[in-house]
Amino acid sequence: MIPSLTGWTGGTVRIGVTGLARAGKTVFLTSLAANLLAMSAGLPTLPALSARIGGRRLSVSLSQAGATSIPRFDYAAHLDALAGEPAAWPARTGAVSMLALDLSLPRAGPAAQFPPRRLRLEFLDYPGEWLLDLPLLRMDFATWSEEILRRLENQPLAKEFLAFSAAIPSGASGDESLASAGHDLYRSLLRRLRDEARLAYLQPGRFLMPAPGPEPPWIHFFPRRGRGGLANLLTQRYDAYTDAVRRDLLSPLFGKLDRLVVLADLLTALSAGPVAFADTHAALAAASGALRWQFSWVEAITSLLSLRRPAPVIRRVAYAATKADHVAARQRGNLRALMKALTPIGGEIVGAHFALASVRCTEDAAWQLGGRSVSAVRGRVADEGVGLSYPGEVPDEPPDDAFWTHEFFALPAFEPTRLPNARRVGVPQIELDALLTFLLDDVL
Ligand SMILES: Nc1nc2c(ncn2[C@@H]2O[C@H](COP(=O)(O)OP(=O)(O)O)[C@@H](O)[C@H]2O)c(=O)[nH]1
Ligand SMILES: [Mg+2]
Repeated sequence: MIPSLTGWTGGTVRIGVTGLARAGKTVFLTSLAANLLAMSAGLPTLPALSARIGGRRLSVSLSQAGATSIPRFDYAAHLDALAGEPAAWPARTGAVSMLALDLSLPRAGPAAQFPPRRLRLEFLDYPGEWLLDLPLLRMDFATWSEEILRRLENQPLAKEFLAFSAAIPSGASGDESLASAGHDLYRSLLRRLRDEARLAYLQPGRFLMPAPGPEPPWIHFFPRRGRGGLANLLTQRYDAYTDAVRRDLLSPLFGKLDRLVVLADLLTALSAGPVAFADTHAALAAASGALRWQFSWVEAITSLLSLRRPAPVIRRVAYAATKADHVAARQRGNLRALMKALTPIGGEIVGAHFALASVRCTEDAAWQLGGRSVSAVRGRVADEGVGLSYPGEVPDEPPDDAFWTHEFFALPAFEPTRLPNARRVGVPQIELDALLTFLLDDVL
């Protein structure tokens, strides 16, 4: 293996930050930048990282946008929301943006006489929905349709779409309006499965999280069994879709990531019940399974196409259960263990698991509940003021039937802590410093 020169000569580390919508990607990147910038100004915002670099003074600045075609992560606007009066969560974001930071770190030990090491960190906010498209690359339209339609069989929300499908004659011709009507029905079904049934394993991912720009006409397809003109049209469109996914994989958006942060809101999945939780589990397994497979695919293509050095391969992955400030410290070990049980790490990948709160909004508090003392958290909820919350016992492995006989309560919508000085002093966090230290350990 060629040793990495990144640490010595300076260079760029490209980190994908992925997770489904609402997993916490925007908040994570905002807090990460605010805390690194405050650390650079001399404040002890990221203790684990400070300990790792052993007293050396890290300088951090936001990079200029340069010539990249990827939209820039709007750090200023997101931090303005958090630091505002009243504090608010950053606005919802669309697909893909990049946060770039320039780091400079004096060298340790005898190398201290040399100029500081310079490093550019590029964080790519990458929709988790798109990772769920990777398994499609291994399936033709018929196989994919079969799998989807089987998943929908016992789904009450799917009635209308299935009735529409059943009403189309088996040899129907490739009619444009039929394809569009089926697509619209299937797409709104996906939205309802996400918002009402709280499901996560929903494909194609770009139906829920469209790529930027105008929508190509071939997007109008839906899963369907059988042969004939309509099936042919849908097959062609499915093939165009998977071609686009494949192109993305080799584009700068995805093809050049060194490392990855996978965020998942497991606490909300627990509160959504056994079916939704199993679905989140399946989605995480599909995304990480597809990732493993993607390495060899990218490698194979690049070695076939050229004599260039092999494409960088993702070798470091941090899996984090987000919003961990919704449970007390005593429960966070379980939350981390649960994440670990759902996302086993294999092969050559160096991985680690975290129970993360990018913006800590609560403090721990004991609470008398039904005659026993539980470890709860205290935070401020809009219109309700300060309150205590205890969602239930977090399991340390995928829950069994006994677990589901007790209710796991929905998380209250805590307001962000008031952070008027966030720009100067950073943002309170849990394990964000540990996660960052793990990600960058080999280049510090
Ligand atoms: N309490 C708490 N809530 C969080 C945290 N991170 C995210 N959230 C909540 O989750 C929502 C979605 O986060 P966001 O970063 O926009 O998710 P994205 O869609 O993955 O970018 C936010 O608006 C917050 O309500 C956290 O660290 N603590
Ligand atoms: Mg976002």
